[in-house]
Amino acid sequence: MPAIACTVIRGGTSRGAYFHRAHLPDSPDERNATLLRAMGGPDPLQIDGIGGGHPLSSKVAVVDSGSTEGIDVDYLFLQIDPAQQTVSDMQNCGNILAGVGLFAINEGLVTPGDNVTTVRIRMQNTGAVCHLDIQTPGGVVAIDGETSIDGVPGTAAPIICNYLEIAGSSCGALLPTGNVVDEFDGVRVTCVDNGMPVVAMRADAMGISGTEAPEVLDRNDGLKKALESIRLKVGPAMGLGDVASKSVPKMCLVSPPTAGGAFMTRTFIPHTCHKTIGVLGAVSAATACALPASAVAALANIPSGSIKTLDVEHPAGAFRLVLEYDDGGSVTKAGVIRTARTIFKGEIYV
Ligand code: NQM
Repeated sequence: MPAIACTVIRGGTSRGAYFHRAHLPDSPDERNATLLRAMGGPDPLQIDGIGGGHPLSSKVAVVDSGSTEGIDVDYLFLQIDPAQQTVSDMQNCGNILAGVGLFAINEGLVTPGDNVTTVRIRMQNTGAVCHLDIQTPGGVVAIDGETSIDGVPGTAAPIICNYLEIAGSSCGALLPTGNVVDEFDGVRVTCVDNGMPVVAMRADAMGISGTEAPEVLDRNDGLKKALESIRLKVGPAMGLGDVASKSVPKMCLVSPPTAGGAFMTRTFIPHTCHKTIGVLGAVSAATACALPASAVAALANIPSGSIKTLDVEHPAGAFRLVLEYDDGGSVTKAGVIRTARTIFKGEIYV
């Protein structure tokens, strides 16, 4: 049975298997079969592999040296759906991205500086770019620190993530349907792609308060059916084609904030409710809430000004992000703080 070098890293509020591209087969079909085997398919529990039986712990990063000017590292994100046994490259993942810098430094793809190392990453899924600032005192990646993120126990060293030019990353436009508001199955929605294709709608329009626990929503078959019916119609309208076996768009149910943040969220990614919220999912949801005429704007408290610091509330707390707008009202930069930790490094038998 062949063995492949693999590092398991918690990136933000997700956990993934990180591979050097050269260690995986070149052919996408062979690569996907290898990854399904590594994560533990075909079985929703992923009992015969290292996936955690949940979309948030069934993620893969394929990392390589940067192939373009101004880029240190290329990163391909692959979502393995444990239930459907699919491998999708249709989306970015900002949580797993938070671990790419430390993987790249530890693998010798990037030489660390003495204090802070900026790693410039190109997301191969969409071509979008993110600059990570990693603490590297004395040229060594810091793991311990005082930063906590909701959804992860304890504290760790901060990783500053600055996303650049992410509008329309997967769909080609910030408002992929060309409208601020659309209606599907009688529900008003705002479809946004600011790094992640997201369909934002009022939670009360779907018959929930929007503060239910994710486990409760995961058992609500009526809600899941209604969301999937909308999603299958929205997908082609957003230019994503038939999304039946794709991990996008994400479905974000918005309600008023409950803890002084900008707004509350419950996000289906797309068939399971997120325990928190994805990084770029939060950026897109906040962008939808900040559009004055959107389907969800009236529920949100959005600060004025061209630099907006927002707390996006989610089931485990809140997610702080900073959106920078240009004079034309477009988001030019999105900043978030994450942490990451190498959990395990070794060889995986496939
Ligand atoms: O939106 C989950 C996660 C994500 C994606 C998902 C993410 C992002 O929390 O950038 O991080 O939406 O499937 O890892």
